[in-house]
Amino acid sequence: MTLHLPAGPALSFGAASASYQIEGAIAEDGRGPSIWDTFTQVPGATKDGKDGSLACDSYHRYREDVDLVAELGADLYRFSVAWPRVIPTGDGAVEPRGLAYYDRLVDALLERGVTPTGTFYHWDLPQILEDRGGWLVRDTAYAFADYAMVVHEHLGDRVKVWATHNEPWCAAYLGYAAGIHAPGRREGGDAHRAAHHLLLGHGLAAERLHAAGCQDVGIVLNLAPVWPEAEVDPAAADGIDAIRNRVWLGPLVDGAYDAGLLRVAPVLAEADLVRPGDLDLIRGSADWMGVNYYTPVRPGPAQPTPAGETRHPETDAYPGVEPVTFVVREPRTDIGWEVDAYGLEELLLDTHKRTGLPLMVTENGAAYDDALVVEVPGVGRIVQDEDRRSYLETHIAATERAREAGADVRGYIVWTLLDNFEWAEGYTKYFGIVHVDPQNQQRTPKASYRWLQERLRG
Ligand code: IFM
Repeated sequence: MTLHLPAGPALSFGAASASYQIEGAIAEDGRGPSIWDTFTQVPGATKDGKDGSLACDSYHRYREDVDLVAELGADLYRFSVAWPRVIPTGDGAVEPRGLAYYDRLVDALLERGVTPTGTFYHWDLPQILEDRGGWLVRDTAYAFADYAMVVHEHLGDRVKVWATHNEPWCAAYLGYAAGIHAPGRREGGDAHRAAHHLLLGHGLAAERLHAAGCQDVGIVLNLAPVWPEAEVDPAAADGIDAIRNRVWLGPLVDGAYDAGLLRVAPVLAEADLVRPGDLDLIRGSADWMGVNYYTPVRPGPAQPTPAGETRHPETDAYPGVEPVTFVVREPRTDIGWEVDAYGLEELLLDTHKRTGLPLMVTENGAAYDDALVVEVPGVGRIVQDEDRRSYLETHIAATERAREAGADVRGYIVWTLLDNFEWAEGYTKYFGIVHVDPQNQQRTPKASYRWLQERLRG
C-alpha cells in the first residue's frame, strides 16, 4: 500500500525532467564527472557534437522552471538527482553543496504547491564507477543503494514518492550493447549483466528505503507494446519482447527470468551473476510502476548484416536476437517514432494486469521541429506546436480510456517541460512544452503548454 502516490478520483498531471538534460553546471559545487560528460566528448557521440555542460542552465534557473510548472497548474514535477553531484566519487564522501541544490529545488516546488517526485538514476553514473566496471559489475548495485539512501535521508522528509531507475533498458542495452548512449560500450550479451545489476540495485535500494519508512518506491520502465509484423520470425519477436519488457517484469513480479528470455540471454542463468537471494529481493520490491511510452515496437522481416557492415544500432540493443527490421508506420514525430496512442492504452492495461501495481505514466511526449516563434498580442511570444498538442491530447485520452477500463493509473507526466539535451541527438530534437533559446536559455511557453494549462486550470 503506497501512502503518497496520487490517489484522487481524477488523473494527476505533471511535467518531467532529468538532471543531465537540463542542469548544466557540470563542474560546479564539487560535482564529479559522469559517464555522459565523458561520452559526449567522443567525436560523433552526439549528432551536433554538443554536451550537457550548459543544457538549460537549470542549476541556476530552477526558480524559473518551478514557476513554469506551477503556472501550468501541474500537481507534480518529476526530477532526477545527479549521483555525481551528491557523491562525486561514486561511493565516497557526500558533497553537501550538491544536496543543497536539490533542497532549493524541492523547497521552491513545495512553496508553489507542486509535489516533487524524485528519480535516483536517470543515467548519470559517476565516471569513476564506470572506470571500475560500471553496471557490468555487482559493486555498482551496492554503491547505488548507498547513494539512494543518502538522498532519501536528506530529501525524504519532503519528497515522498521515489523511483529508483529511469528506463534501465536504455542504461543497459543502449549503453552497453548498442553503444549509442554512455558509456558507449558494445559488449553484446554481457549487457544483460548490466540489466541484472540495475535490477539488483533497485532491489537493494528498495529494501533499505522501505526499512527507512519510504512506502512509495517505484521503478520507471520504458516498456513497449511489441506488435510483430506478419513476416517476422516469431522467435525474434519473442526475443525483442523478452529484452524490452520481460527482463524487468519477470524479476519484479515473479522473481524469475523466463525461459524465452534465457534463450536469448543465457548469461542470466549464470550462478555467479544471479546469486542466491537476488531474485527474491527484486520480487515485489516496487510499490508502484512508472510507464514511459512514446511508440510501439514492430519487429519486421529478418535483416542479415552484410559482411563488414555494423548492425543497425536498434538491432544491437537486443543482443542474442536474430537481427530484424523495425517497421515504423506513419505518422511519425521528428525523431522518427510512430505516433500511436492506442499503444499507450494497451500498454497500461497489460501492465496493470501483469503487475497489479498502481501505475503512473511517468513520461509521454513528442519531438517536433517547432522553431516557429510568433508574437501574439496580449499573450507575448509563443511557439506554435499543434502537432505536439494533438499528440498530448490523444495520449491523455488513451490514458483516461485505460483508467475507465480498470487500469489503476494515478498520474500522467508529460515529457518534457523544457527543450533540452536529447542524449545522442544533442540539441537537435525538441520534446519541450517550453521552448528554450539555445543562445540565452530564455524560456518561452509553446502553444501546447498553453493548451495544457487551460485544461488543468479548467
Ligand atoms: O529524453 C528522453 C528521456 O531522458 C528518457 N525517455 C525518453 C526521452 C525522449 O527520448
